[in-house]
Amino acid sequence: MSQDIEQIRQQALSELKQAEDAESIRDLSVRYLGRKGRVTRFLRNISELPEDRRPAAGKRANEVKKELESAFNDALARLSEKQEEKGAIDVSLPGRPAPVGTLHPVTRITRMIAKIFERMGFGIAEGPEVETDYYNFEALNIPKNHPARDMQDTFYVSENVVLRTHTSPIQVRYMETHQPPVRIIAPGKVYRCDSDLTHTPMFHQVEGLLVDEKVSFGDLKGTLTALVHQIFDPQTSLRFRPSFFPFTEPSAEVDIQCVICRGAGCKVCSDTGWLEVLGCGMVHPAVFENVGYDTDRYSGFAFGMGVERIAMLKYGINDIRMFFENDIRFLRQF
Ligand code: 2NL
Repeated sequence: MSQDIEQIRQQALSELKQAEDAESIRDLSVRYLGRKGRVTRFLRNISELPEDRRPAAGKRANEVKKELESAFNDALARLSEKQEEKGAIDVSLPGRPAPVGTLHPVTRITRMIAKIFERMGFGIAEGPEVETDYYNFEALNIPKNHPARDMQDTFYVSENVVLRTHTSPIQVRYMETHQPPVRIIAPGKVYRCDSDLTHTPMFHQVEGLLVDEKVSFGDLKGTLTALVHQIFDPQTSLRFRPSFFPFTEPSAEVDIQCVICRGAGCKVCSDTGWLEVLGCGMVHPAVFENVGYDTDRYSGFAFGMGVERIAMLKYGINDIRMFFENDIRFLRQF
């Protein structure tokens, strides 16, 4: 029987020489090394040999098994190398799965906000990221000496050209070309000279604008309450706190009940129980005059929010820089 293992080996090796493709090599491997293969069966039947021949036969059969394993593997590797050289593809191999991507959290929140406003009848407007001083500041009633216009706060391309610091210029351009009623949101990238734990030089904003006859601050409150209740929890309390923007009068900042501690006070809300999420107000008449709207007939509200900030609160992220590191382990979680 130990004669047999040498015969099996010889046969396997000579059959391997004849094998011309991957399939016949794999077939050989099954016939010799598979569960019912000849080498496997030989090993299994060693107990039937006379006792004194068992150790040597077992040792030899295991050697042959290893030798054939590497012979088959080498032959397969050589074959695929040869095929690759020829540019051939082994269609019997399983395909390499392509890594599947996910939407960036900033994209997800932007789309979520857009959907909520779409259902309330708002359209989406877009515009250039490189803007003139006129559209970014002047038309919005931001005076020449305002700190936002400082080189320290704004990226200047030239004396009269800037990277937009908010998406408001989109709305100014829209009003120039459309008569009321206006109902739009303006999502997009904005740029400010600022960089720390909560600020990046580029971030995303969604602003909104509604202009019609008899638009009131009550309409603004109702609209933003609907927004917050759909993004967060429908039970969330809102607080409109008086504030100032050159382009709205009156102006307000919107706080929501802390989404982490529900108002009890924690690190995220600095023990106040409230989180600032939005700025808003009634459009300043000077802005309407700049676009040629009749201020006796029309009134409107506007608001603006930072998308990263909303995403951080919604997903519990504490460092804004995570959004821009492109770490796949972070991005896969959304
Ligand atoms: C904030 C504040 C705000 C606006 C943006 C606006 C646009 C036009 C006219 C009047 Cl065309 N106002 N936008 C109004 C109030 C606040 O954003 O904190 N943003 C992150």
